[in-house]
Amino acid sequence: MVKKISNKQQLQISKKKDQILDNFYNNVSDLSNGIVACRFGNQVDLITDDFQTVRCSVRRTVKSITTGDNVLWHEDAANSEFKGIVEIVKPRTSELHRPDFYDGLKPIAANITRIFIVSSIKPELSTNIIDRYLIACEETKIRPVIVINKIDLLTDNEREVLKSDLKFYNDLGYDTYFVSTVNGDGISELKEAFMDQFSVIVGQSGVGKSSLLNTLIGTNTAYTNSISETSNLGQHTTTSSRLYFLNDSTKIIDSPGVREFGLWHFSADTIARNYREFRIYLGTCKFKDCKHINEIGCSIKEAVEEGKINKVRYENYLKILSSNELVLKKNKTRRANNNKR
Ligand SMILES: Nc1nc2c(ncn2[C@@H]2O[C@H](COP(=O)(O)OP(=O)(O)OP(=O)(O)O)[C@@H](O)[C@H]2O)c(=O)[nH]1
Ligand SMILES: [Mg+2]
Ligand SMILES: [Zn+2]
Repeated sequence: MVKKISNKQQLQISKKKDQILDNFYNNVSDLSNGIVACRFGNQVDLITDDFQTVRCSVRRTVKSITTGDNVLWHEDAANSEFKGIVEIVKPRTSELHRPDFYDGLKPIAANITRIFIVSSIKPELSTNIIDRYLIACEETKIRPVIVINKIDLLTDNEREVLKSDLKFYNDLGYDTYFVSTVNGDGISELKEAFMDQFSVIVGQSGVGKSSLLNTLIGTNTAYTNSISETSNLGQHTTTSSRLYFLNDSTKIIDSPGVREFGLWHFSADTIARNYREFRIYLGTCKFKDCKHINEIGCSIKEAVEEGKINKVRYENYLKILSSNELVLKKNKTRRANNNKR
C-alpha cells in the first residue's frame, strides 16, 4: 500500500526543495541576480541588484521569460549588441497569463502579489472586463484591487450613483477605489494598496494605467496618450509591459491595454467556481452538470432571481461563456483551415 504523506511532511519537503534551490543559486559563481523589467522578443531589460538597467539576450534553453521574472545572468563581452546573457529563470511564485491561439498560455507577469484592475468612465466603464480579471485572480490566488479612474468626468451626484451601482464588488470583498489621476482624487488611499507589494496594472487601452503609474511614482516616465477623438476607443500607447520601482520594496508593472481579456482556456465549471458568490450554491442544482444558463432547477439562477446574486455579475457570467464558445468555434475553424493548407 502506498503511504500518503501528511501536509506537514509535504511542507517539509517543499521547504527542503526551496533550500536546495537557494543554495544552488547562491553558489553559482559568475552569475548575477536580475529582475526582468521588460521583454521584447528574445531580448530583455534587466534591473540589477544595484538598480542598473542591462540589456540582455536570453539563452535558448530558457523556455519562458516574462516581466517580473527573477533571473541569473552574466556579462557577455563577446557580444557588442547586448551587455549580458540570461542563463536561468528562477521558479515563479505567481503567474498571470492569457491564452494565445498560436502559443498556448502566454505569461503576462511573474511573481506579482496584486493585480490592479483599472476601468474608467471614458472610453467606457466595463464590468465585464473587471469580472474577467477577477476570475483570473481567483484562479491564480493573486489578490485583485479594482480601480475606477477618471471620476473627475462625473458630477458629484453621478459619482455617488456610480459608487452605489458598483457597491456589490465591495460586498463581495473586493477592494474598490474611485480615483482621478487628473485632480488626484483618491490617489493617496490607492497608493497605500501598492506599498510593499509587487503589482501589475491591467485593463483596457486608454483607461489611464500609465497615467496612474506616473502619478504614483511622481514622474512622467511611462508614455501616455489621449483617446482618439473620433472613435472614442483608446489607442494602444503602451506596447509592452514594463516594471518600475516605487521604492526598494514596491514594484509596479505597467501593462499594455487589452481589447478583451480572453478566458477561453477556462471551462464553464472553472469560471463558475471562480465566481465567489456562486460557490455556496455549486453542487445544489438539479442537474449535476448544470452550467447555470437556462437549466431547470438551477440554484444559481434562483439566487439571481431572489436578488442574492447580483444580476450584472450573472449577466457577465453568461456573456463570458458565450464569448468563450464563439472563440473556441473560431479557433476550431482556423485549425481546420490551417490543416487543409
Ligand atoms: N479625465 C481624465 N483623463 C485621464 C485620467 N487619467 C488618464 N487620463 C487620460 O486618458 C488617456 C489615456 O491614458 P493612458 O495613461 O495613456 O492610458 P493607458 O491605460 O495606459 O493606455 P494604453 O497604454 O493604450 O493601454 C490620456 O489622455 C490621459 O491623459 C483621469 O483621471 N481623468
Ligand atoms: Mg499605457
Ligand atoms: Zn445551475
